Amino acid sequence: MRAEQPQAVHLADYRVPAFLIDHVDLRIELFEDCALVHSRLNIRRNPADESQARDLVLNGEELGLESLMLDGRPVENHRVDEGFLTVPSVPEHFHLDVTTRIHPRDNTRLEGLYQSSGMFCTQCEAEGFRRITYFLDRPDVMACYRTRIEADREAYPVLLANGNPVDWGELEDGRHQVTWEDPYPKPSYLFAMVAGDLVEKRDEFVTGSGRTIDLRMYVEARNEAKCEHALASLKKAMAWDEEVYGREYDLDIFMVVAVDDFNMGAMENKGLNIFNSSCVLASPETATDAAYDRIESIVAHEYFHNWSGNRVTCRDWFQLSLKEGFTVFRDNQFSADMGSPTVQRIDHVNMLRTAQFAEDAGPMAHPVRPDSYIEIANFYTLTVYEKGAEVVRMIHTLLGPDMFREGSDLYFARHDGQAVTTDDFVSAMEDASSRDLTQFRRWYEQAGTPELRVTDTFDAESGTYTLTIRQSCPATPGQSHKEPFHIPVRMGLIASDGEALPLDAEQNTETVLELTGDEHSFQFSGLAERPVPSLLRGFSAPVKLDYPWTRDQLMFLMSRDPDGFNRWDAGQKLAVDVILSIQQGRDTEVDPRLVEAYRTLLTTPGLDRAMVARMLALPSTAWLIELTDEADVAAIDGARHQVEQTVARALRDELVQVRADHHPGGSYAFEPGQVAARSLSNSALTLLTRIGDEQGREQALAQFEQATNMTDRLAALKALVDSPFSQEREDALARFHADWHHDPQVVEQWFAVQSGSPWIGNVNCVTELLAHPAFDWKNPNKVRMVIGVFAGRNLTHFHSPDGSGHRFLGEQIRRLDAFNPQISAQLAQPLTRWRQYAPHLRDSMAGILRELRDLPDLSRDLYEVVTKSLGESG
Ligand code: B3K
Ligand code: ZN
Repeated sequence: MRAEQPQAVHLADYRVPAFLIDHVDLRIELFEDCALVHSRLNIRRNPADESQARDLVLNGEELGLESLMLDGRPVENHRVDEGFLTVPSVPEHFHLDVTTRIHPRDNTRLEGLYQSSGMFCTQCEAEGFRRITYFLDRPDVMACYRTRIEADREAYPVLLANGNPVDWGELEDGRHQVTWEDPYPKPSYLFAMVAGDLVEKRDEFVTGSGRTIDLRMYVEARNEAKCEHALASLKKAMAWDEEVYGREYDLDIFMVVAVDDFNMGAMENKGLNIFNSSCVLASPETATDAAYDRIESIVAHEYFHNWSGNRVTCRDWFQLSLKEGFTVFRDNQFSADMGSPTVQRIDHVNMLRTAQFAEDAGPMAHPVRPDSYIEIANFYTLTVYEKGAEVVRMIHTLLGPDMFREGSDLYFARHDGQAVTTDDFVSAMEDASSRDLTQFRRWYEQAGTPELRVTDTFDAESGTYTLTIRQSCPATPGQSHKEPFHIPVRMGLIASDGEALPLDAEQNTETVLELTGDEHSFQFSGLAERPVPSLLRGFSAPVKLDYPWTRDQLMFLMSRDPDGFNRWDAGQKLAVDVILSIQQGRDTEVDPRLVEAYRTLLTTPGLDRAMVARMLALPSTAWLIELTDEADVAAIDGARHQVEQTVARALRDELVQVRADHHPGGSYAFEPGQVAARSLSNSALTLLTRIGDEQGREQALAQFEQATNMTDRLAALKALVDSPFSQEREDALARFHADWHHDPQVVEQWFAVQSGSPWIGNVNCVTELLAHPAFDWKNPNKVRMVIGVFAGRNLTHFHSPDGSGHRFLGEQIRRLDAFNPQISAQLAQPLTRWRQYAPHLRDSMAGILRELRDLPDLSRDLYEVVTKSLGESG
């Protein structure tokens, strides 16, 4: 157990800062073994502060204080305590000159200034700036920055910071300097600098108002050929934000840097976005379609932050969803516009329902706007990001696109240059639309996934159909009682001949029902027969919906629902019902109707191939666990496996035909038609090899040999790995590594194919991967691809009944926590849902959590996750 217990921070305790910093002048001297940071802060008392504080208290962590001067005179009565520097009795307005010494080379937390593959880079969100220099490191202190970087010219020819370069030149001893100035006030978490030996790829974008923006991407020389897709995505995002939100870029330069060692995906620093290499670099030979897609949306996401996050930022970290929820919503809209909106929605909801719903149902559940935290790094969660985006989507649904745009215009106009709250966002939406969103605000305040129970009656005589919807929400930590939510339910009614029925006098065939009370009834009249309801179209609210559709009705909706999302969802519901009936012993055989539904999908000409691929994918083990109390993973897996084998054997000829009809030849392009064809054809290949089909084996081998792009090559590799063909598996894994060992991003995928494999990825296999020469404990991508993928995606082996998977994870978390607490806390996530599992798994998971809790030196990050998971801290 830790000697002292970290304290929680509460939203209710928010106070405006006692001081403001208007200007920051930084001079950063970089050396191999340390950096000297000279900062001049222009500070004044905050007129809005009522506390009349006399002392200036700055944040700072692990800094060596070299000198401290106030208005040019050395300060002698200051105090340095853990995490703070206090300067007593300061004047109304003054300059503070601070010099700190830091050690970027030894910075293994990857927060603040650190080294990655020989370059210097920063990560300041949320509280990393305090590891560079003493500062009021909170987002409501916004300042203009001037940053001069000095370093050895040969080792670090490229020196970057936020804003525009204003001065550069040679210094003594082979050193040089570049000075950058950012005219826009920003919080410290958006500060960034980079120094390295990097190549520059240039492009440009002409804005709607005719300004030419310099686009520059900086990468290591070996990655020079992997920049095109990111730059193309950036230009698309810039054009889209002008068209859809009327937002133009504001600086003259926009820079993107790729670094290998990064705790997350990317960071939206003003004018200088820093990316994890795996989220920005791509070439057809090294990156899959899924990676191309991810890069397009992450590049867009970080770019969109320039308005939703940077120009208008968060008042405090409880408001994180103000920028993240809104920006995820914006990047979702963008991705929908770039490809198929339905497919994009399916992929997104699939992830939300499995992972965010699990978070909302577990011991770490928190509102979109949390009330308290111990370590803010733990709150970059699916709830804040993805549920936060769903909340913004619901506002969009309730207001309609035009009013929503007026609301966002008002929000940006009203709050440009300010640090504000989620409440300010909702108020702008209300004021622009004249809609009252008072009750709607509960989505920000109450945790947990609401549940809708729907029942219906049909009065044949009057032709009246009545839908009754009851809402409830389970208790979550600290919130035992929930008030009803304001929930938009998009829906339609379908006649037995498949016709969409009119719902009102205007003959609309789709409507949005608004639920505000605990229970509502909605009547539809003039119907000749009892309709089949199609509910929650497009997943119009992040809720669980329960309606007793029969299997025949689900099959009917799979082919006849005009809403593509609901067609997919009907197929998922049918498959869930079939799998869980087998697992729970209600059925012994696979319902032949499921096979027939899939046969129809495979043989109906003209269907969207990307949709067919999604519809053919059985519900994941993770989703089945989420739907089950006391989940017995081996039993769920067994039932799922039985269904998969039955379906694939029955449809063997159709799957072979799909391969023949749809596999794209020719040169690779990341465009929706090709991506869809590859995804369908590779799904068919996977099913064929799973059943040990000889033709499938031959096709996988041929595709593995001949593929000209990574999507097909990796799909073939996976098909062979997750199959009974053990010799082919070994050969292909060895060959793939031999071909690609020089490319870290491809090696990461090679790791993940093994650690995520339900066939081979057991504890022995992942233990061997940890000992592989390419594995690097200090590189978060490698750690995620081996340990994270094993614990998060390979549920079969992670939940091995003997507890070996849980023990393995516990050991690795413990090791990582000593040098990178953000990563160790992230990796502990799979253990937090222990209550969801069958007793033997539950006990073993909780046992590991208790062992971690009892470590004498565990980090604050991990402390919060384990104690909250065990129900021991609030
Ligand atoms: N804002 C960053 C995330 C920072 C995470 C800090 N632990 C990336 C993003 O959401 O765009
Ligand atoms: Zn973001």
